[in-house]
Amino acid sequence: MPKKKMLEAVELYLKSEFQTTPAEATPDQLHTAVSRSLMAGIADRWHASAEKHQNTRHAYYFSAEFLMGRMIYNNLLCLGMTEEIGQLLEKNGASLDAFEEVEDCALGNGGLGRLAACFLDSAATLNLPLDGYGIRYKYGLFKQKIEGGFQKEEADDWTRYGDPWSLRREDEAVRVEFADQTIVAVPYDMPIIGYNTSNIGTLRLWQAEPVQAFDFNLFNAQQYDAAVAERNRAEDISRVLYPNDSTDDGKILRLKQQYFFCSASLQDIIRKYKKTYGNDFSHFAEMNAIQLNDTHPVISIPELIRLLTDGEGLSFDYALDICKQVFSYTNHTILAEALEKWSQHLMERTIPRVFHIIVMLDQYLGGELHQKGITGDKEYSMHILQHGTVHMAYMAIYCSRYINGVAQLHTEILKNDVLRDWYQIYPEKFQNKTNGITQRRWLALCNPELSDLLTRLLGNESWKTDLSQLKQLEKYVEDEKVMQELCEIKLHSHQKLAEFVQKKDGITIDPNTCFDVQIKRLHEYKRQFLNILAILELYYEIAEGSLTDFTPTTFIFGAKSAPGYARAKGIIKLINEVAALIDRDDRVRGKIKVAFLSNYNVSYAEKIIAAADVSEQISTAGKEASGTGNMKLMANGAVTLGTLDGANIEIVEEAGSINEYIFGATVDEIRSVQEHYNPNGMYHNDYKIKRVLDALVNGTLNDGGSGIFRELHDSIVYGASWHRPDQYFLLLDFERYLEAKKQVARDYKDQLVFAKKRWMNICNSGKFSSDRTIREYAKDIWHIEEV
Ligand code: Z16
Repeated sequence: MPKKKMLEAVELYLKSEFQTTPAEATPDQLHTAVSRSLMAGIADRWHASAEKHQNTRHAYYFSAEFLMGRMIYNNLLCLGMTEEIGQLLEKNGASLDAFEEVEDCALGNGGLGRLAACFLDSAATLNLPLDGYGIRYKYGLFKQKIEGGFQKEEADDWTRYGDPWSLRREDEAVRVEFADQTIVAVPYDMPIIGYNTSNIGTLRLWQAEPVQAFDFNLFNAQQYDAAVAERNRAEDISRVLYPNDSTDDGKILRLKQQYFFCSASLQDIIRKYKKTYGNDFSHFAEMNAIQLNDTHPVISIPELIRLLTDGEGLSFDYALDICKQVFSYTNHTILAEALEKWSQHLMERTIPRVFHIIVMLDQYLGGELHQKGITGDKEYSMHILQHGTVHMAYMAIYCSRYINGVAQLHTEILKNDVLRDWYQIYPEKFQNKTNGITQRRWLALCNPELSDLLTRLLGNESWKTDLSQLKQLEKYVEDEKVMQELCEIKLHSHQKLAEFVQKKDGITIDPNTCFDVQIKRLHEYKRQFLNILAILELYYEIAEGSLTDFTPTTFIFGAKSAPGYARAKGIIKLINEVAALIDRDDRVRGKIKVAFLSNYNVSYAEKIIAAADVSEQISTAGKEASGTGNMKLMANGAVTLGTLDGANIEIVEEAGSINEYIFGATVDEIRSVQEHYNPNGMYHNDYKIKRVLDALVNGTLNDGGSGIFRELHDSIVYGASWHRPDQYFLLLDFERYLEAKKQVARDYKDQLVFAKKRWMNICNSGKFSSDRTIREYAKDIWHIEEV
């Protein structure tokens, strides 16, 4: 549909649906009208794309999380309609800013969910036949409030003002059966609009509903409660996103969620396949590839076998053979607490037939291990079923075509350490696919001024679909006028962020300071604790006068903690207490400031990332599989202050080590000190370490009587136990980290020197486009081609 028609449609929609005009409409009505009109405008293209995907070899991304963020601005960008809609609104006394009130679609926790969203964006833009399957949670990731320095959670009712970017497809609903209930899965489709192309992908999210809308027999018998109880039990399944990032809590409802969306998606795929091929399954593996995003959708493997055997009459061997060709599995972490394991008992009670298939798979695996000469303890340790526990990752590896890690270092650790025994028997299955981010949202959309500079210097917009084009701009590093302009753009983004933070969080930050940001989920391995301890030390040194000329810096934090993760919540409180301590002290006013921004989400990220100068990526070496915030910040001209972990290593490789601040123990160093690491000794022998840790327990900092600061103090000084000191090695890196922070502050003073570092980061961020990542998946794993 031409742009002009879509604009007319907006006015018509406002009139027919709301009896209003662009000038009179509320932001919410405008949002619905614009979105629905654009949906109508793309309907034909969307339908045509879906057909094309279906008629060629295609791939599906199965994920329990899709962190889409706010969709309106991105869709306007991809359709090239931002200006037109902006003008329409302005003509009527409104503006695009009205959409700042629109809720994020936060159906994900953090990196893994956002990666899924970036991948769909890239595949759509590259005209690749990839579609997503997931869960339409009624409540997405909780909203965070800060009260008295503590995190409080509130429900995220993201569809309260409607969901105009989804289409309910009741005609394609399917049934999903559990031992104790049968429910209906209703699909909601979202268009994934490619940038500057006619291709549109589909994200199909399933909503759980009761088979019978309402039990009138119970209702008539005046048993109102019983009548609604069954409905609630069905709807419970897609009610809420589990708020754990990188941890697994093994709850039965979570297993039901996983099975629910996997079964519905596989039934959908089989139904579509049969439209063309009928009961001949000999082309199934040739037409379909399925990517399992972490272990969350791995229950798909026995479920596909069940559907193909019980449902379609294939033999077990044939069905297993199809699985081994169709599925591939991405691992996103080596943390043991994130590798899902289900109790046999629980699984047997919930999905007995699927469990039985897992038992059979385990027997087949045993046979294969024997054939390869693996027996005894080693064999047992590789079984899917061990001591009444189902190991999802092992089932994934046994039944998948490919297994991949998400950064070079991570994949090496998988091959040589965590999954060593598996790599030895299936070396050909293992691959690396370094993560990426979409430059459409994370540069073009979030940083229009920098984008305009890049486009102007390049003479075209090619970087929006080929980020490696930015490499050509490296030469401007010697052009002082360009460097000056870069500084002005950053300063302006500081001002915009400062304004927003003032309005949103009531915190005053000075745009003329260095913005040092750590934005990511709160987790011990990410070491926000190390950051705040180093900041506390800087504060002491500035206050006592031993650190003079420190460049005025604002340390910005954004982080949600899992609601049940006590230490992580304690660290949030600690950051807020250090912020308050610094705010009270006149001696350091204007020199150092801590700002904890509440409810960090995709929309907040877009604003913070554009304004960042320093990107804190300080995880314990070996623990962060990749990181993706590091890539977004790099592309927006922040320098990395980080450890040699995850994708940081590749960032340094691309941008050059003189343009980043790398410090701390490497994986090898940690391995070699492991045995004799003695944080208690360091605490007693290093006055700085003692001073900052003592502040947690001597009355300097107040944890509101919760005792959590004592617990945090002890977690470092004594570790989990006397024998197992702090497994994240905070004190091992403390001194080197502090020095690195001071070096950043010194370098920042020379704005030209710092601008050059920024520029080298921007120009060398090409590798970290998810376009590159998706091309690699398409070629090496899915074997799919452009439509
Ligand atoms: C998650 O966000 C990640 C891993 C995981 O097992 C579970 C969740 Cl919810 C993250 C990794 O921690 C991060 O390093 C990585 O960049 C991201 O997944 C995407 O691969």
